[in-house]
Amino acid sequence: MRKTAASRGLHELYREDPDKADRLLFGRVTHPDRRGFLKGAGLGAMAALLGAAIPFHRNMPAHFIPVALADQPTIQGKDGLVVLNDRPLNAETPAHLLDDPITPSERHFIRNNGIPPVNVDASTWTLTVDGLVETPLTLGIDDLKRRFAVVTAALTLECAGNGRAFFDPPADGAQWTYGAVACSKWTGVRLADVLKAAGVKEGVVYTAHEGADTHPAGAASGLPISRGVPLAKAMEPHTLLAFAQNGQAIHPMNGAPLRLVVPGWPGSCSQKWLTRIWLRDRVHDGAKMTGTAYRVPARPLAPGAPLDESDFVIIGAMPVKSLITHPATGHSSAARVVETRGHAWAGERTVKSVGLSTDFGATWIDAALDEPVNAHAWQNWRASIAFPGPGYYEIWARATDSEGIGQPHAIAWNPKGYLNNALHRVAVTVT
Ligand SMILES: Nc1nc2c(c(=O)[nH]1)N[C@H]1C(S)=C(S)[C@@H](COP(=O)(O)O)O[C@H]1N2
Ligand SMILES: [Mo]
Repeated sequence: MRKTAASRGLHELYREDPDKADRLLFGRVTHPDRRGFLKGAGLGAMAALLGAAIPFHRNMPAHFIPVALADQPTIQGKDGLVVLNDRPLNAETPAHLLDDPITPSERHFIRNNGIPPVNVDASTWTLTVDGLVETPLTLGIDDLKRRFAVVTAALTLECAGNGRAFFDPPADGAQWTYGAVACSKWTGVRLADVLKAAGVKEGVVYTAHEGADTHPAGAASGLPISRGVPLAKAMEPHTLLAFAQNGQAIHPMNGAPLRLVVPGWPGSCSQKWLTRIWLRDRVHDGAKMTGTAYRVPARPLAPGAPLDESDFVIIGAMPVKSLITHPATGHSSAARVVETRGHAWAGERTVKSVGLSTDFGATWIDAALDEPVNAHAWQNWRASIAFPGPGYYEIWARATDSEGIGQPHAIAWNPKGYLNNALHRVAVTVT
């Protein structure tokens, strides 16, 4: 049973005022650790939302949200995203909903490490640029627009943990399948122009990024995430301070009113709700820069083998990858010819070819592959696939980058489940 409107109501109510939600549903305020019982008007309300009576309602604990309602809470301004975690909110987009050449904001995934700021006001927002600069700057969004060239580019953003769900043994963290990737059109100014205006001092090696979100465990725990990039990456013309997404205000969960977009590198480098960039004379050591966070073993590591964190390296450019966005997996039809399409991207490289196989990799055909619309945009591809007759098939896609590096069939295990660029498979039944 799907009930988006009702579930939104319930979730919003719990988020905004848990006591009121409890009073409504359980008839009194309950402590989360204690069990409360659904009764009276609350029981009636819950049953109405579910569209059925609840014979075992006496066993339902306080704050209990039936899975029928909790399955897919609706996120305002998002369409069809699958929620992986509620707090912090993490939501991915099913592959077949990423079919557009440019990802609409409603379909851009959400990866939050903390609690986003609320009541954000773009007109009073400021960005501080300091650290090892000649002139520290404090800039409003209008200052950015007035003082620097405004550029728009389609830029691929992928979470380094995309594909984590397929690690075996499992890796801790949000269990992304395929949908923590997107390519929206971002409008903003070049970070390089802003850093040049501040004057980069001798000896700068790294940026450090700060945002306005707060730690899930409270402000005393520091920033939820503060990443940085080597100065050279920051100075690339494609690294943007973005204030618009697809020609409109950035979606609140995607970092409004100001965010970094550092294409080709782990999404974590693209700080959302950006308030400060400081320049440092050493590799940044902020939250999620050290240990095993966004770092991978320098050498292959057997699952469960002891970790030597000094032997880990920071993830830089993301590897080559492709996605089949049509047909959706599970496609079933009598048609022998299936129009197949998707995207491919390759970190800081371009994609040279996309191969498709329907016989479990024995033979491959080349898809028609578009050039990127601009540097760092994913590339769209398509092919008509003819199946020999009825039966179960899989379509496999495998991209190869401009250096001849292709996607693997299976990825090397790493403790945090990063960089899974194994080829994408979808199931197709010809009836
Ligand atoms: N301030 C802030 N910026 C952030 C994050 C965050 O939790 N807080 N998450 C990062 C991670 S891990 C990713 S993958 C991208 C995701 O961007 P999106 O949520 O707009 O898709 O934002 C990055 N920027
Ligand atoms: Mo991420």
